[in-house]
Amino acid sequence: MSQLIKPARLLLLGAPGSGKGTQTTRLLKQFPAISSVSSGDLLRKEISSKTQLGLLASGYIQEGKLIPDELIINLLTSYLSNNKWLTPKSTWLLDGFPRTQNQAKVLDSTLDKFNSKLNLVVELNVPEEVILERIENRFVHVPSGRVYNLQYNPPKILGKDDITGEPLTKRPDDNIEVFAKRLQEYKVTMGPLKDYYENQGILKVVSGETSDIIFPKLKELIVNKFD
Ligand code: G5P
Ligand code: MG
Repeated sequence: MSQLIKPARLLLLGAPGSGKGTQTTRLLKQFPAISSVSSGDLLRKEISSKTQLGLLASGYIQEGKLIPDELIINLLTSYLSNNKWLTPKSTWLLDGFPRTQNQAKVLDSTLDKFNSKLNLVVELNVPEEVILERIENRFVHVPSGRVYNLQYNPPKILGKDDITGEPLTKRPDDNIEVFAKRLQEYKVTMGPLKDYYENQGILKVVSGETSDIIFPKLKELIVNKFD
């Protein structure tokens, strides 16, 4: 476990299955002061609770399309505000939001109002051929967002969450057809988003075929910047 001296406000970018959720879990263990939120996890909870937003979002997700900016921006900015993350000293990590340049601009203007700023954006760069197999073997625990992979990090009991013992499920968007669409969406939206953060001088890229290779590089970036 390590402590960070400066407030860290991080964003993890990466293709579907690149390991954003996996790296988030590891970072939280290493740096307990960091709080995290995944936009995909929030949406899956809305779907499981059958809210109006969940019903709307589920159609987009099942087709591998992005949720309209306005809906996701409202969901995430409410989350930041409700959890009191909109302060200059808070330390947090975003997984999967912002995902378009427009979302990034709106987030920046929200943070500006609170004298806060995103200060490190890291892209996880994993070869495409490696991630398809991961997705097909993924199981999730929706209430917590915990992710498993039958080879890489299998649950202790097949089909059950390690902590709660509740059932694990497959994501409806984890199949070859939808995955191809999600990857395509990623390729279209990532260029402008990365340009935006590159212009701010806060974008870094870490590459590797496995999460074990990527994690030490990610940790080093964080320690160098915030310790
Ligand atoms: P999500 O939920 O944000 P994606 O597509 O961005 O979904 P995803 O699929 O959740 O990303 P990840 O978090 O990057 O992938 O990857 P992960 O879950 O950690 O790892 C994938 C699998 O690989 C796991 O089973 C893990 O155990 C395993 N694994 C990890 N490392 C290794 C390794 O080294 N080796 C092996 N063998 N396995 C490994 O978004 C879902 C949808 O929500 C909407 C969109 O419709 C989106 O498609 N959405 C938004 N729409 C608009 N704007 C936004 N901001 C939105 N955010 C979400
Ligand atoms: Mg994820």
